[in-house]
Amino acid sequence: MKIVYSDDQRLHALRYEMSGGEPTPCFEKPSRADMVLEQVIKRNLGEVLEPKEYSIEHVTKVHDSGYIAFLENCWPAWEAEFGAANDATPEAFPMHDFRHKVPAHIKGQLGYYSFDLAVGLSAGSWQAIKSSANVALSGADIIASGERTAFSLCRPPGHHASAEQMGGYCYVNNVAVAAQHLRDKGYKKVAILDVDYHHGNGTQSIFYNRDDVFVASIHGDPDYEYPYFSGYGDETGEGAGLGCNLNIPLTLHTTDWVVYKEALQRCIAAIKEFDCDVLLISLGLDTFENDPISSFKLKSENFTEMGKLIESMQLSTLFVFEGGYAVEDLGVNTANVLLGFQE
Ligand code: SP5
Ligand code: ZN
Repeated sequence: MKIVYSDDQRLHALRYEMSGGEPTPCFEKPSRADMVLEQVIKRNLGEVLEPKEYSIEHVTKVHDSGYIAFLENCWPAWEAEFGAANDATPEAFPMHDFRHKVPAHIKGQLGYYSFDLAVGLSAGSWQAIKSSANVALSGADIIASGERTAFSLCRPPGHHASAEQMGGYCYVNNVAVAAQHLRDKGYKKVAILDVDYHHGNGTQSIFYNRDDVFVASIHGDPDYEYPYFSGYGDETGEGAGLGCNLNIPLTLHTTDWVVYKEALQRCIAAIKEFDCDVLLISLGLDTFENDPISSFKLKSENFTEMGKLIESMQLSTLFVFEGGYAVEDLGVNTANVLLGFQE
């Protein structure tokens, strides 16, 4: 399969995130993608291509244009006032009853447009964010050109980003941008299957009212796990989108492949029922047993079986890289899914 990757994505490199009450070196770091790239090359997965450039309108089809302008302008505004010693980081968040007014000051905007403390911006962030979206869009175009499958090695990840909020290491929702692009290319029904350990709240939110994009996600129970405020089983879509969202929250610590596989089979059945023209996978590998921020118990060999199960749907399939923080094993686990699909 063809793989899309850009080195520009390395330009997003933050210093710290708040974890357990402590500033902690970021889990989401450039070496993650390096490890994956190394393994896909080593295991001869396929040709690695540079992304094409796409206009920003491809992104603002699923994101608020004020939010995207903020992402572009944030670092210059921050640096002008505070210098480059620290990452631009939010400090205050909207009250539950706030009026939807975007503040003028960059610190106000950082809070308005975010929902956690793990999404700063640094000098190269915007270029990397744009590049990550281009990697996803290029993958979508490979599928549109007739290939059965492709892998968009995106970084930073995207599935937590909603139409106008960054969070969970995510800024632009790469898989949503790619899904919308495939809709615009004439695919009438698109399904997204999110296998990242965390609920893909941004993807859910973007397509919640729509019946042309089905979203299924398997993740740690949000009552006890990030992102906490989204991902419950009774969130099934709204309006025209009612019935087009499927959440399968699973118990922390005890979820192994036996449990996970059953959830995956439920998603597969629902996607078959939806009868889509193309499938996108939000490919997070943080369900791995040694992931430093997660609690499922999947083993490296289980990822091969995951790939095989995804393949059994017999659909054109774009894999879009999301989370996964056990950097040593991340490349092997990612390649296992892709080779499991391919073999
Ligand atoms: C794309 C993605 O996987 N985003 C995940 C965002 C998770 N944010 C919460 C991280 C909490 C880290 N603290 C855990 C400490 C365990 N020692
Ligand atoms: Zn995750």
